Amino acid sequence: MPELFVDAEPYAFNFDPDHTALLLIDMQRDFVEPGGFGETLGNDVSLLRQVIAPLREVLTATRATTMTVVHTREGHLPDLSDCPPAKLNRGAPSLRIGDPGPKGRILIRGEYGHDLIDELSPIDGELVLDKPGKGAFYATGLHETLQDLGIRSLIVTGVTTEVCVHTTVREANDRGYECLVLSDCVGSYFPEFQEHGLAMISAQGGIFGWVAPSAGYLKSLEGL
Ligand code: TIU
Repeated sequence: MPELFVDAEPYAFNFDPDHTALLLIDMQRDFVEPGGFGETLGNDVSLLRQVIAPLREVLTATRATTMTVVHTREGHLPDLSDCPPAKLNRGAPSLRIGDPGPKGRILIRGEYGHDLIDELSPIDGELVLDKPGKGAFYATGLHETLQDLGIRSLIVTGVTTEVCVHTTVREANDRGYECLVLSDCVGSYFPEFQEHGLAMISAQGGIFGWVAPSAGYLKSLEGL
């Protein structure tokens, strides 16, 4: 497989598609639709919806390659046994994790609101990992799965930029993965966090990884 290059910050990102996974983090109704976890925390979910169209293009183009695709979902068991009280009791949300909401119990596995949005539904052969924390590597077996598949690089997308995306990129970086974050395919409820969250990844010579718009990634796939 040829080595592909993406024009990125702080310098070109190169990857071998056979050793790269596309990661879609928490593109769940609970974060991007009204009546879910994100809204109960006081957020305007409409900002996150800007991610859906470019991410659909990225997903479609990636499905035409041999690359691995991994979707994650943040959420908890119905009995909340995997939800630490520190997470359950944090802040003053309008509804807490596990409370009944308009799309089912908030952030609970198996509920409609917890599931991935229709626009980005997984297809056969794609991995769907449930995660109880913000990072995709915590208590999911993701590292072992990626190692088994020979994955060395991650194309990172999803929500939210400064929370689950950042936590995951930091976890991945410490485990030896090269991460390219697609700037228009990650979203935040806070425009300033989006801007600074992305800058923090590529600063200092790429302290956590690389950042590029999806157009650069899509162009690189034309080399296949
Ligand atoms: N609240 C917020 O910005 N994010 C989360 O709680 N989880 C994820 O980022 N997925």
